[in-house]
Amino acid sequence: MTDLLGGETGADEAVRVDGRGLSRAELFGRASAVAAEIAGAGAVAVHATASLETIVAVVGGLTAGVPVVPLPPDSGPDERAHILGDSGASLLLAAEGAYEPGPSDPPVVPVDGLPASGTTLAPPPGDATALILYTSGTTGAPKGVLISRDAIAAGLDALAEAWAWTPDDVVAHGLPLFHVHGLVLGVLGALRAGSPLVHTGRPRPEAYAAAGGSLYFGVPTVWSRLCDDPGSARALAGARLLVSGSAPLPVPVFERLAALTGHRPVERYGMTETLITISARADGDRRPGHVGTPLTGVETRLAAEDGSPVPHDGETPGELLVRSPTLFGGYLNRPEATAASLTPDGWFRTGDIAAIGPDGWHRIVGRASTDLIKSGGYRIGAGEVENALLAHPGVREAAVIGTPHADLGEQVTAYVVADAGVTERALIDAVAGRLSAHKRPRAVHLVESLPRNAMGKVVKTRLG
Ligand code: MCA
Ligand code: AMP
Repeated sequence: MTDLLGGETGADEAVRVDGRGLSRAELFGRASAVAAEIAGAGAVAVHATASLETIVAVVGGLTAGVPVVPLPPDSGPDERAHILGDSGASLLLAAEGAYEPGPSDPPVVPVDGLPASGTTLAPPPGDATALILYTSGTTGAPKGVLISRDAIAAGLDALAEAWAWTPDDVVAHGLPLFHVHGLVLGVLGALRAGSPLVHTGRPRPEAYAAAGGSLYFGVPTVWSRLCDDPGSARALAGARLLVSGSAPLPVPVFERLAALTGHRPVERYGMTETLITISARADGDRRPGHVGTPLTGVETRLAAEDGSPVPHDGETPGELLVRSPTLFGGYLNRPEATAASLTPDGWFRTGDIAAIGPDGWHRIVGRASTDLIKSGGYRIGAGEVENALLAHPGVREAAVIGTPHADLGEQVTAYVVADAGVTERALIDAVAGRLSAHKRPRAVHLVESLPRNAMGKVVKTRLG
């Protein structure tokens, strides 16, 4: 355990979530009780609310060497059934009384009040799967991304070096604890670096202002909302580093944030499958519209559609390929999808279109597919939302795209051919009944037909 998250003793507060705190000794004590309870399981799910119990449960899984499957707490019944079934999680960890189990859910283990464990478990090997994070693809249900302990350690150490992240920092954020950003960087990163964590519950501007952090994390929507509350934004002037990621930070937000706080934000880029690979550095330049240079140990290159190399001239766009010790171990149960995501020589195809300057600075200019949407920093697959819409008995055809949204970056917008009498509200509610809140369409356009090409395929670029 010590290999991944550092020492297990210490009386000072190590983590605080929404006003409740635990010292390192308390956290690891409670986590070892969880570990004793779940040791030997093939995988455990965690009802991943923003809470101390989620942190205890995840650290418990890591201590036991049991892969942890964070379950988004607002996931709809379809998503939940898919994640639990596909991952094969045999237990579900949750705060006492926080999870209402369904008839086919695995047994629920409350993480509170477990008896202290006297046993010490051997540290799992570095190539063992630490986390299985479910993330949307362009089609179908989310895929389970296998993330090893070694990948997490490599990724966090590279970030610590780039950001001069030390135990003197206080990490502050209010991001969800079921994705790389909030969980791997925001919790495991703080524990590995030895810096206390203040999780604000939700990432509201006034909560960021009150957190007293030195190293703040946020998605662009969080930073944009902070700038709309200048009093709260100014309170971050005393911080050391403001870091933005998970989606493009609009240049005007970069500039407003710099003017209000005196900090030019550090942007960084990554994916669930690669962890964070590119970043601006604490001791270096910060350029609006750019995500920085590769972290130590990471290689990047650009490829044209036919796979041929694209020059790194700062202008010519190509698909960004990444080779790195932080890469995932594949998609669970999906060897074809795993094979398709990698070149024969082991470069991961990000699906993002980028330009790389001669000085190594990277600019993300778009995505190869219109079928992945980023809304509020959440990755949403058009196909999953389309399937939820098509499950409504009155829907005949559906096409989902991302359209620009001032606050969220992109919003989910649906075009639907439906029977008479089917309303926009009914369709939004139908998606809400199956999937997480952020996957609901913000707008549904009821249309007579969808634009199709000669092959009968919907031409999404002609929507909107
Ligand atoms: C939403 N609402 C709706 C609809 N959609 N109401 C009606 N119809 C709809 N279609 C409601 C919501 O339920 C909510 O209601 C209210 O509108 C506001 O929702 P929203 O605008 O979405 O904002 P929010 O709930 O305040 O959330 C914004 C957020 C959130 C906090 C920025 O999107 C967020 O936490 N994003 C972070 C995602 C993230 O961590 N991504 C990392 C993955 P009510 O207020 O009543 O609830 S990326 C990653 O891990 C990589 C590796 C990386 O690079 O970091
Ligand atoms: P996820 O797997 O949810 O982390 O989503 C990964 C995707 O988020 C990437 O493929 C990018 O499209 C996008 N992304 C992450 N960070 C940035 C960033 N700093 N700038 C632009 N896009 C980003």
